[in-house]
Amino acid sequence: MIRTVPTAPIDGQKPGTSGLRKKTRVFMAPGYLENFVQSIWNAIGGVSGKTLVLGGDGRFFNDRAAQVIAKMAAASGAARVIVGQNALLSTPAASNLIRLRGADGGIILSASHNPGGEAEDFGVKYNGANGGPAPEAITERIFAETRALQEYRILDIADCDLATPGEARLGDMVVEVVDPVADYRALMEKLFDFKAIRALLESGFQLRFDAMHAVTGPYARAILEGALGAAPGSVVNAVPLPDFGGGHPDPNPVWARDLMDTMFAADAPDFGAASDGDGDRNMIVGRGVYVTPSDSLAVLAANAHLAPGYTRGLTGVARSMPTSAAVDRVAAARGFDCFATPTGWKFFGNLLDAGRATLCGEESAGTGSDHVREKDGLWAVLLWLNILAARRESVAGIMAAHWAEFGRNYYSRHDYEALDTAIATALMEDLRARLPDLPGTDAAGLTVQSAEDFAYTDPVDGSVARAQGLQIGFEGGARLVLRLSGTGTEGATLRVYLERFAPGPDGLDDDPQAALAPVIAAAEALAGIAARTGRTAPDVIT
Ligand code: VG1
Ligand code: CO
Repeated sequence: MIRTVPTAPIDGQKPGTSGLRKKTRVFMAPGYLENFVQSIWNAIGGVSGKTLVLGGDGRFFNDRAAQVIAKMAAASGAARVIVGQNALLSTPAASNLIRLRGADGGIILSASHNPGGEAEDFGVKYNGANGGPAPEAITERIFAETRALQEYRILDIADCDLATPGEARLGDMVVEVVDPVADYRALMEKLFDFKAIRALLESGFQLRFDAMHAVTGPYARAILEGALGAAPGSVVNAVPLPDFGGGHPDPNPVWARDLMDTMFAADAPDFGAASDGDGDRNMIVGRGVYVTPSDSLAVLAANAHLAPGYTRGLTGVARSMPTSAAVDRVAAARGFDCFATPTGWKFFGNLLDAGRATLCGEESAGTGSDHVREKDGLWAVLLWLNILAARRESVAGIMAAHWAEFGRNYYSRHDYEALDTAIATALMEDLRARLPDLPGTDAAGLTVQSAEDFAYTDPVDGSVARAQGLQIGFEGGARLVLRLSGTGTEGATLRVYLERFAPGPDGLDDDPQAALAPVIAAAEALAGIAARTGRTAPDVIT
């Protein structure tokens, strides 16, 4: 029985860097989720006769939201919804399912690295038929629909059983419940040399994977412990919880403190890794060495050919603009293209679809390839393991050799969270207005060479994205980027990205914060962060 419910536009349903993210209670308010989902259907020309993939990271409200979305898909005439068992799917697994099954698109329920729970964050994201996040043109159409919406449609029917694999009906629509792990594991088996990794693990190599009580747990258990034979217990915090055990499921040295402590202890395992709420991010740590995501991307680009899925080499690589230029040096040396895109995986889709980039990455711990259209945490871990199995060197050894060959891009990101939105916006606007006057001037001892408000023209479809971050280059090659986060749910978060290149052979082993001190001072001189925000130190340093 289809019910058409009159509604009115709800303010602020504007998708950000990665879907719509709000406090969970906001999403739970009457009509909030329904309005947004109906706006997605309207923006994509309806879902009549279509097949959609549906799943999420298991956070609080995931199960309820999945029922609502399935009933709304059925009410609008969808033919089939493919759902991960218990409405669970990691973001990369959802992307894979869309592609594998030739679905028209999918809905991913996640606020990714944001904390979960009734008092924390929830999110909804639409991905298209290529398996990737909707491009800007579509997210803008969705937003426009939210501002004009007058009604939504939903089926008045009992909940469907999402716990039992198999097919059932919801009205005229088929609901197909699938094992969330099986197809993803099969894809990984095609890309990587499981035999070699298994042999490495059997040789006494120890690993620890921290799933942070988020969605990757079942995937990591099945693949690392199951298929590859890592010792039972190698995967920790493996059971997804609605509140992620009260933590931030954000794999960085701050929020994955336990793993860092383990990896820097005397009896540390050989390799450590973690992933985020929805399984698309990764953190890589060797014994006594943390690998920055930017460096990880560069190492993977330089060594991917060691894995069966990439023996033909890379056609190109792409990184988000704030990500360090470490991968650019690999691309230049190996002779493949390198693109710099705005922040957010949606900007990689066209390059991947067109075959112009094989590997992509972001400084925020996202790395992926053309195997799906999302970043992929476990994929990055497996590629690292494949490389370690092929080279039989330590992570520290691989890093030292990499820097010796390509030089080292010291890199760090300083986040100032939950700032007053007006103050943060004014800080950015004032600096933006001064950009044309900056070249040639001094900033705490560094001379500004270039200053731009980053705009990106997509090389495939020519679409233009403006105001994607303020980028300031200094003489000698250091770089500073400032932008406001598009994933937060409270006030504004200012991200300050800092980079300095050391060509070597000396000065490759400095402490990153010390190596970056001149750039940090220049950021303060140019933007007046402490004076304007009253914050004397960042909330999070990665
Ligand atoms: C952040 C990261 C960005 C990433 C995005 C989504 O965005 O900086 O690199 O693509 O999160 O990742 P922002 O706008 O807050 O800087 V996830 O794993 O949270 O979907
Ligand atoms: Co994520």
